[in-house]
Amino acid sequence: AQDCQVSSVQVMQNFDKTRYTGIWYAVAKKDPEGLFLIDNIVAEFIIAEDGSMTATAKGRVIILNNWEMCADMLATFEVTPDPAKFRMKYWGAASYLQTGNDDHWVIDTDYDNYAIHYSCRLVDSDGTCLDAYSFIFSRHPTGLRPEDQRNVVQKKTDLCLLGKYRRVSHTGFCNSS
Ligand code: DAO
Repeated sequence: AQDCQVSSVQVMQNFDKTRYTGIWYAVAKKDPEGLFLIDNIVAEFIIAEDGSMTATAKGRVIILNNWEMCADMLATFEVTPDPAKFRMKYWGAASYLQTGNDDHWVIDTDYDNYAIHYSCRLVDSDGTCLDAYSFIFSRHPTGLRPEDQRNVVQKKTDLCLLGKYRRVSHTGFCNSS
């Protein structure tokens, strides 16, 4: 999996979206081109009665060059033949926020502590990713447990993204909105 080919990225085996529901705090992020969510990123995954997955997410953003705000985002997930690979449509509660349609792959999770997300927006002609973003999620706003860190470093390496992440801070910026 370290040939950096998007087509050989290993995702979570037998992904169980029901166990994935609930709140996840982004503790690290590899940004795409044209960064959107900066910090205070919290996502909540929900499974509807018909089994479909949706999410709400908040995060601090800067729009129109220097207007700082908390973005309220919504997402729906379309299933694919691989249960850990989704297509995610997303949009903002306000019309001036970003909209998009991205891959949303769950690379690894233990459901109770950590999850590793990956999305490649643009595959190069050689099969590597030209524009990827990735969230490291934790069930704990304080960060990853020490025992999960080794595994997360291994997965970052497999994704060819080691060293490209930054920490995502949680200061309470989006708590009241
Ligand atoms: O922040 O630069 C970026 C790209 C992320 C865009 C998608 C955000 C909205 C949906 C998030 C749902 C769960 C991860």
